[in-house]
This record gives sequence, structure tokens and C-alpha cells, in this order.
Amino acid sequence: MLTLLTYPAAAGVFSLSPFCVKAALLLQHSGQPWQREDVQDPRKTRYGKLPVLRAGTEVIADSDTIRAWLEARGADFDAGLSASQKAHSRAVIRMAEEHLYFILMLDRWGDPKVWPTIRDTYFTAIPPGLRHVIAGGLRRSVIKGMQVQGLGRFTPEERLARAEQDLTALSALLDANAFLFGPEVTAADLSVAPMLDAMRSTPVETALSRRVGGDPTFTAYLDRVAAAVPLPG
Ligand SMILES: N[C@@H](CCC(=O)N[C@@H](CS)C(=O)NCC(=O)O)C(=O)O
Repeated sequence: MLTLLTYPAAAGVFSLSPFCVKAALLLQHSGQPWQREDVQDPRKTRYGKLPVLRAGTEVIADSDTIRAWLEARGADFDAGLSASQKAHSRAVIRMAEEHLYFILMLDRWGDPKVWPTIRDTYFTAIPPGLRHVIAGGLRRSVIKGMQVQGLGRFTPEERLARAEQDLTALSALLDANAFLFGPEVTAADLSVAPMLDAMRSTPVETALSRRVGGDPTFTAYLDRVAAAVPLPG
């Protein structure tokens, strides 16, 4: 049995981490039997992050490596796609994971009005007194990282405008098809849907959560992905 080490469920989603949700969807869609194991502290994992997959004595860290591991064992997440569609899919996945994800991070960790709820939702395992200190230190390092990455230098309005460009691109793909690359779920859906779902499920309403949660195309799309690849629990 494969075991997915993931952050716990919260705010009505499988995990607050879109990468943990992605890994769960990949596992579910692969048809391999798997179970979840909730982890609060990722520091001892290979990259100090979750998700991580445990397969007997093997430990596979990073959702993209988990995808490759499953593909090496027969899963075909892009069945039926042409080489050009696969290339396009890879670019869309990077857009979601390397751009929209950081906008989501700043929406959750950067806004002082949102942060207290995030802190008390993410770090329930730490007693309240200590929680302020530990979570506050993590928040400072996230904000510093976002300054280096660059998106942290934009105003919230500028970030929303950049998110809008990506959301418009995703909407255009969904105007043509039920899923991003056709009538069936493919790898891009398993990355993009968790990112959109995370954006709308930030436990405090923000301009971004309103934008995604209020979009009928995304709402119908997220329902379709949830129906096509139902996660346990
Ligand atoms: N590239 C990684 C990203 C995983 C990731 O960023 N995980 C975050 C949660 S969404 C994490 O565990 N962060 C902990 C930390 O950076 O300390 C993947 O695809 O798995």
C-alpha cells in the first residue's frame, strides 16, 4: 500500500496544500491503492516540504517526482494527447505551480488581515502562545522569499492583475473543453484544479478567493474534476 504524507484536511479541502491535493489526485487517478498519513512538520523530509510518497522502503519527495514515479509504473496521465498538447500542458502546469501558487501564498501569508486566520488554521498542533512565535518566524521567511522571488514586490492589486492573465488563459482552455486538454482529465487538470480550489478556499474571503469562487466556469470545472477523480473522505 502506498502512503501519501500530506498536510491535514482543513477548510473543506483534502489539504490546504494544493501540491498535497495534486499528489492525492495523481494517486487516485493512477488506480493504485493508497492511504493518507497526516504530517504537521515537514522539516525531516528530503526537501523540507510535503507531499512525500512512501512506497515500501522507497521515499519519493515532490509532487512532480511522484507523478514521474507513477508514470514509470504504468500510469499515463496524458493519454491521447499529442506531443504538442503535452508540451502545452507542461507550460500550463508550470504557470499554475510557479506563478499562481506564489500569488496564492501571498494572498494567504502576506495580508495582515488574512494571516491570523491562516496561522490558526495551519498551526493548530502548536499551542497558541508558542504558535505566534513559530508561525510568525515562518511568515517572515515566506515574505522574505517572496521578495527574492519578486511577486512580493508587487502591490496586491498588481498581483491580482497578473493572476487575471493566467485565469483568463485557463478560462479560454475551458471554453473549448470540459477539461483543460479535452474531454478527459489529464495531468494539467490534476495540477490546475487544486490551485484554483485552494484560491477559492482560503479561509478568509479575499479579492482572489472571490474572483475564483465567483467564476461559473471555474466552479463547474472544479465540480467536474471532483466527480471524475473523487478523493476519499
Ligand atoms: N515543488 C513541490 C512544492 C511543494 C510545496 O511547496 N509544499 C509546501 C506546501 S504547499 C510546503 O511543504 N512548504 C513547507 C516549507 O516550505 O517549509 C511539489 O511539487 O511537491
